[in-house]
Amino acid sequence: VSKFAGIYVAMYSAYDAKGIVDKERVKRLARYYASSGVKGLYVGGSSGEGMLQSAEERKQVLEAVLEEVRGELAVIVHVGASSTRESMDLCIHAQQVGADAVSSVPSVYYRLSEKAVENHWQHMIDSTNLPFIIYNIPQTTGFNLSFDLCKRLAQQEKVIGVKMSGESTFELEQFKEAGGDDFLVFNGPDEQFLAGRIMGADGGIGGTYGVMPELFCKLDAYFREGRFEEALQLQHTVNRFIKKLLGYPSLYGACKYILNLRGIETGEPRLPLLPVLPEHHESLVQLNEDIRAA
Ligand code: NAY
Repeated sequence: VSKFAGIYVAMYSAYDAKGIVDKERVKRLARYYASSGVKGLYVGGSSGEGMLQSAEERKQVLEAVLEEVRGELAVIVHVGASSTRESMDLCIHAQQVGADAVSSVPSVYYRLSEKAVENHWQHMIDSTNLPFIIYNIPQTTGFNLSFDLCKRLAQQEKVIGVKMSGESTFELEQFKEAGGDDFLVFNGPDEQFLAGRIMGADGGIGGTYGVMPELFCKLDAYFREGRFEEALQLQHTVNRFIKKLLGYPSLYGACKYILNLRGIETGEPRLPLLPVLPEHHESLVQLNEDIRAA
């Protein structure tokens, strides 16, 4: 299980100028990360806009990623969808094409009981032999994973961890406690990566890692080496960048624009996520330079 610990870029999707999934662009983006030192990629999550794509498009993105970096990077694919049936279909596809693990948020829109969410996840878990990582992001789904449910699910060998995107590091610690020693917890909020690691996270999955993968790898290395003062200084630096990124019409639009500046074309985020406007370009050029100089 610990072979999954580490730093994962929550990868953006890449589209062409018309907003259609562009497999060649997806491959170039995956290749860019393969040389950055990260452990792996988290495909089709929040940053990856899986929830804004058809099942067919999600499959295309995953296939492109795996064609490029299978065996080089660990690939976790988010398969969350409104219907259990669609998520199971994405799980089966993930296994067929060679993903390393699957992960899912609860079904959204309907206010589901804990029992319904558990059943939803269980169908996905049972549909393949792949490891499963729970994705807990209560601020977007409205569903807060309970410690009891976490504990129950973690008793199954296939359920190897939780991606904790809630902001409480106390809860993060409690998920680790509920899951036991072999159970992985991934830090979700990039702004408190170091805090999450200190409280027991085994790694992190983050969207802003996508524009500064080397900085997060370095931050993780400082933590592992016990160089906490340097780690804290680097987290402060990273957070100055994240704060700026959060000031644009959409975080994903800003990150994708920065990638475009580096020659990694990814197109605009998909509506309803807003793109950046021409008036933002100059400050993003500056931010890109600042990140590269850090
Ligand atoms: C995903 O699925 O894309 C993620 O794991 C990304 C987690 C991100 N949270 C959201 C809601 O997008 O990386 C964070 C986030 O972008 C970052 O902390 C900035 O706030």
